[in-house]
Amino acid sequence: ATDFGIKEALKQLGVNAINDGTSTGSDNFSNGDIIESYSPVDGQLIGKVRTTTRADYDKVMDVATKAFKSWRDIPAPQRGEIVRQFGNKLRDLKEPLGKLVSYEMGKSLQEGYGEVQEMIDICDFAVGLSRQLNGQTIPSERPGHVMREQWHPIGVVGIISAFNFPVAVWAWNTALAWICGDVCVWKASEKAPLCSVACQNIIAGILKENKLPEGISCIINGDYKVGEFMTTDTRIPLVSATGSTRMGRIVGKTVAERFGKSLLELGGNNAIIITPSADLKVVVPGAVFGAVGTCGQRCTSTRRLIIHESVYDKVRDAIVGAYGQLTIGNPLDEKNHIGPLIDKDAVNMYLAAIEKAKAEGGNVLVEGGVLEGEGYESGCYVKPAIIEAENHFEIVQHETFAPILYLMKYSGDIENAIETQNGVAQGLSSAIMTNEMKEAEKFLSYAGSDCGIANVNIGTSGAEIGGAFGGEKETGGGRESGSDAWKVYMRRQTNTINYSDELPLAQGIKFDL
Ligand code: UN1
Repeated sequence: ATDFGIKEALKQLGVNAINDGTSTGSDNFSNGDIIESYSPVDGQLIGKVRTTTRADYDKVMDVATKAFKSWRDIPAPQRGEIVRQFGNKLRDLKEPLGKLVSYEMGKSLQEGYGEVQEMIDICDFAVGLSRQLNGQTIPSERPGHVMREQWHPIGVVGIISAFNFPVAVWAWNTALAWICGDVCVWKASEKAPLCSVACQNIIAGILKENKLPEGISCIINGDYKVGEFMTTDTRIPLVSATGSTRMGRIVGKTVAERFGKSLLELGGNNAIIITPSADLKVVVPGAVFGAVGTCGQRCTSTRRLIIHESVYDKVRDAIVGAYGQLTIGNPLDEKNHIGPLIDKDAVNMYLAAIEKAKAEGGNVLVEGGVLEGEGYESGCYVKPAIIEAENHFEIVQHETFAPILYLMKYSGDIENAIETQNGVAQGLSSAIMTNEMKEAEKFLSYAGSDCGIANVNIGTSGAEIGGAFGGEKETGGGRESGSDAWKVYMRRQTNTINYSDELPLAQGIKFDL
């Protein structure tokens, strides 16, 4: 059996049999328990990572805090130069890193490369931004006065990321945080720890070449307890966390308790509305990729299709037909569309969700199930399922990180579909398929989709880095990546400067001495 070049990739990335999951740039050390990383692709042990103890963490924080003081002294465009070098290194290593993502996480190789491409793109974006951390000047109401706004680095940024985008989500955060003058401490998912080791090796090399202090980029590894070191730590003014709503509720509360800021990127329950004028050529690939891409494990994965009754049968048949074309298997083999779920727990959640949907009255159109036999030895490969369901079903209201697509009908006007689309607790991504301008604009209006992302004639997943990424309600409200998302990594300071010889007070207050 071919290993698809995995051994070679690991070598190129400096990922070994046993790795330190605690690193402050050039200094790797950790003294905690060992996490074993098994590939969901073939069930093989890829490597081991030693986790971060409390004492290790304190050492990381000392080094990071010190690094912040010198990093913020470096002019922003020069910080951009470091990020430019990092982006170039990622170009060189796109193939091995994309392979590791695919092998450790299970997404298709194309999507693994796509993830590294997102890292490269956000680096380019950050390089340009490093000359545009602009504040405003504001007219003062007083003569001989001027006001302005400045953006200053915020400090040590804590990053908690999920298994499903094991490298890109970190890069969205760090590339921006670094040019803003912050340093980062990253706790990756314990389900994909080797990806974080590989990324840290890459940036550590760049920092060393540039004789920059270690500590600009740090990683820590372990489960939620290691995350808790950061959420309770007043030395970390901002915690950016991506993952489940359950996790975000705890992180948000803990960080708020100490008046820290959090950027939360949590669950979605994303729907596509399919109207009578929708073009099937666009609908089918959009909906199918959205539902089964990354084996349904994107926070932007399409969970629900809300289809107008007049085109329901036609759309249903086309989607069901397309599911028949899907090939499931080793994601490193580019013939396959769909790889495995992340682990057996995920498989069990997938199976339980299907049972629950049936028990609530769902009608299974495409039967799910776990695949067995040659090539499926890891036990993590499942068949994507389609179920006719109703929006109010408890299971439909819940985000299941698996390829289960719920179909539902709407009748009458677009308002009815929008109400169903918004009728869930989450608010990440949404889409409408229509050729009617009025429907599209209604969907995008204040009375339309309540999500952070609302698309027309494309699916719910696969957002570009140039826009702000995130959503409302239980999705947590944070925005990462493009647009002005950089501002959250900085602290805002308002300045009023008096260049006159008098001291007039604001609001016309008289205070004569
Ligand atoms: C995630 O699933 O956590 O829009 C992020 C997308 C990707 C990012 C998903 N660019 O699907």
